[in-house]
Amino acid sequence: MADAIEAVFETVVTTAADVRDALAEQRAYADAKNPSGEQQLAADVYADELLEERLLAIDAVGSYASEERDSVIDADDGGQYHVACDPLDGSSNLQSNNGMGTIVGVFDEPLPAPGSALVASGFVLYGPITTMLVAHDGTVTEYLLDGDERSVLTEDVTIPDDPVVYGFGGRIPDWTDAFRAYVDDIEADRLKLRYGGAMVADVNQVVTYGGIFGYPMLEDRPEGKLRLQFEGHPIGHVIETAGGASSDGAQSLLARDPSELHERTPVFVGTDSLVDQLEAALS
Ligand code: FDP
Ligand code: ZN
Repeated sequence: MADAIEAVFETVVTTAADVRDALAEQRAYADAKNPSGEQQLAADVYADELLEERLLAIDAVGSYASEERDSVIDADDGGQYHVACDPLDGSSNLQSNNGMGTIVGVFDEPLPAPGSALVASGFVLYGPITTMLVAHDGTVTEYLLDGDERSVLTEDVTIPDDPVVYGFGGRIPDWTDAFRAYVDDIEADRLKLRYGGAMVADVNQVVTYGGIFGYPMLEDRPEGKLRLQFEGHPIGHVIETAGGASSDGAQSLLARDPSELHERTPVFVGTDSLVDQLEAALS
């Protein structure tokens, strides 16, 4: 891995250890909302502040942006990479003690940046164990994190061709008719429903077993819920690098260029054939 990218993910590893240690004490709501109007937990704010401070301290990092703050924070002395983070994805799962994650996208253009400017991406999954997937240079590596240490679990991670699981967000009555018809079709193909309500945890099931995860367009919310720059882009990049596909319903998420930092988009990622089938069903 190039030194600068290595430094970014080394920082993510040490920060993940601190975030994990602090979770038990940080389940309370902070007295604030994020730029998308969602209530922040103390843990969201803590993870965001650690990542901001530590990532901006890396010479090659020129700016930091996250789901938890309005605008991009520039480093004092420039740097060629721009990092977009979802510091604690799925943090509403902290209440019920279910999976959560940290999502990271490294771009070589200032934010908001198009998906084509991604040079590396990754996510940490805080599950029964802590793991991290990193996509860089055309390959995805899975690590086991143990405190500040990491060891390789799997080189060249690829999404299984034979899909097993699916999980989609949003209330079923709010789904569009075309999307509901697609879900009926894939259920008829004997896929199993697995949905936990944290994107990283749900996506990691798709990486492990094959299948599709999505947060679709809703009748009264055609843009869906997830954020393109902080969630759609990095996760789409991990999945496409692992041989899968990503889509906003019509095109690859990596083909999208956000016009504003917190732009939302429908997100679908997973086994190639299921994403193709989805785009055909929605067209
Ligand atoms: P959360 O609001 O808990 O941070 O980031 C948004 C997100 O979680 C995703 O992780 C998750 O996939 C989605 O929202 C879950 O939304 P629903 O509660 O509507 O299913
Ligand atoms: Zn998120």
